[in-house]
Amino acid sequence: MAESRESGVALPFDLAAYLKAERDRVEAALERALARFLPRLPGALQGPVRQGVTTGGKRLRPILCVEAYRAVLGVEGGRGGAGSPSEVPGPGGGLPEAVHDLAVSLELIHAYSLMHDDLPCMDDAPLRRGVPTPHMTHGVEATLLGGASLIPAAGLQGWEAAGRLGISEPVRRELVRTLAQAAGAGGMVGGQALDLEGEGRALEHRELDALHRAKTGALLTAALRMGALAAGASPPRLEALEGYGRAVGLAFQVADDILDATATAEALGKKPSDVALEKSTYVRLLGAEGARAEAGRLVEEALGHLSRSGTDSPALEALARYVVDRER
Ligand code: GRG
Repeated sequence: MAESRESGVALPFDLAAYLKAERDRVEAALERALARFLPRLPGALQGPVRQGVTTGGKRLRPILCVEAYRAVLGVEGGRGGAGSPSEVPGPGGGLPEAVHDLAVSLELIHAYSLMHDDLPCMDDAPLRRGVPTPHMTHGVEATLLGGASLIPAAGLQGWEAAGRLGISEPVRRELVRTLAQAAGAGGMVGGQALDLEGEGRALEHRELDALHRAKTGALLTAALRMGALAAGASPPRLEALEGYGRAVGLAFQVADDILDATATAEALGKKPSDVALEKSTYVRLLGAEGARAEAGRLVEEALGHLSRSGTDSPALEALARYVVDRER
């Protein structure tokens, strides 16, 4: 079990309290981002963007980014404030607020991807997170354009937040490059294209892994890389934390397939869709038990990378387990 340390004493890590505190910080950072960004948008696009960005969600990508930052700061010192445990109260949890501002650049990309993914021309989903999707409330055109406006907004958000953290120009560029690469053809969008291509066809394990490493895994891995880069991680530590991100990213998708096959629409906050869309899934490929075993194997792989990173992060340890134990 993950433990946190205080005065040399090991205490059990309270994941629920941690997630609540970090989600509140992420949501405050999203509000700061919207306060800067929304006034520049035409009025008709403001509604779908606000809805897409603020309507719930686990906030996993920014939380992983912040935690990678904390983990690296804890062992390497470095820029942006003293390393401190995630339990520290206050707006940044012991970190400058700009760390969360940087991290929410990932959530802006994630929000746009869900807005577009739910459109009638894609998954045609009327519900997500238990509420109507932005196009149901604000229409398809405003949601399409509002979602597209979040892509450049995310790049600017990351660039400006990294500037406020005093990060050097080469590292700032690398942060934005990491985000753009994960969101683009070699990452999320490319993975989505593979997903569409694969509908109605039984993909092999290797093809399914490649699809999800791109579609879901790339942005989750970028979260780890961005947090670690911003805190000044050494190359081996950066590489190990990215390895953690890759394993957690795939574990996340295996768990997603298990939830789609086994959870109720009420618990999921949306209609399960894999069977209707004839999607290849880990459950179809390995069976529910086989998929659970695969998720467990990937969590162990992630924990191996974490230990190799030389950081002492009860939160990253607990998050790896949470990714497969979650109920939505
Ligand atoms: C341009 C029309 C058009 C479409 C592009 C980019 C794109 C559509 C889709 C990206 C694919 C995608 C939606 C990937 C994410 C898949 C996924 C696992 C989403 C759920 O993530 P969670 O569980 O969501 O983290 P919450 O609700 O917690 O934020």
